[in-house]
Amino acid sequence: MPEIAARPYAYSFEPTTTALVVIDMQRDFIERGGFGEALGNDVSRLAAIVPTVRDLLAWARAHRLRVVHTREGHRPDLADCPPAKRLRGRPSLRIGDAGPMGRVLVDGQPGNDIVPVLAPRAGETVIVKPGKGAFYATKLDVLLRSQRITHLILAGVTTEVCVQTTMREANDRGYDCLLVEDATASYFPEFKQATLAMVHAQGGIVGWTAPFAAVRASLP
Ligand code: TIU
Repeated sequence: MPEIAARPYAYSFEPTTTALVVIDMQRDFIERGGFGEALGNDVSRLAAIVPTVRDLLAWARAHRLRVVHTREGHRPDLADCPPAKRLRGRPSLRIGDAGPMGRVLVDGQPGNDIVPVLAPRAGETVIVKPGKGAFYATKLDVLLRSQRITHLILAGVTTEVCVQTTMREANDRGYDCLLVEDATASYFPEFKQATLAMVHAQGGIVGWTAPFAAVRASLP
């Protein structure tokens, strides 16, 4: 079985039962004028991982891993957006407001698109999710179980919000999860480092982490 040199110890996986899950690499978070910037963040830190996520996607496709992309997006009528989420934080643009990339965090709007270089390909799964975790109020679990997926390799943004929430949800559902260290980013570098540490602490209480080079080396 292939092994990734990971923390806290080697991560074994079978490509046929492993999915790459790329979380929320959408314009809303990565480009200026979206939800991320409306919350007061410097979005440039997130754009920096796009080339690594692109290479990770190419690796997964070459080795025929299943690929899942997620987007954080709400229905146009916002019926799936709790008022608590819409009102939180006094952003300059709220979810559903018209911004430079269309309505903020709404499915189907230009800002909700995954950045072009990471665009999903035919046959890949796209999950549109109303929450931070990709399992909440989506079909992700049933889709993965139907495909006999037991292992998840995770990437995307932001590390301590949607990525960590999804990884914890997956861990509780019995998936063995590995987070790719240089294919995830946060607006707060210290939060990214803390998240990586808390994932692999205590013998891998939430899962494993490894740099992309180690992932790539596991299946040359
Ligand atoms: N604000 C922030 O860091 N993240 C989010 O709102 N969503 C995701 O992480 N995708």
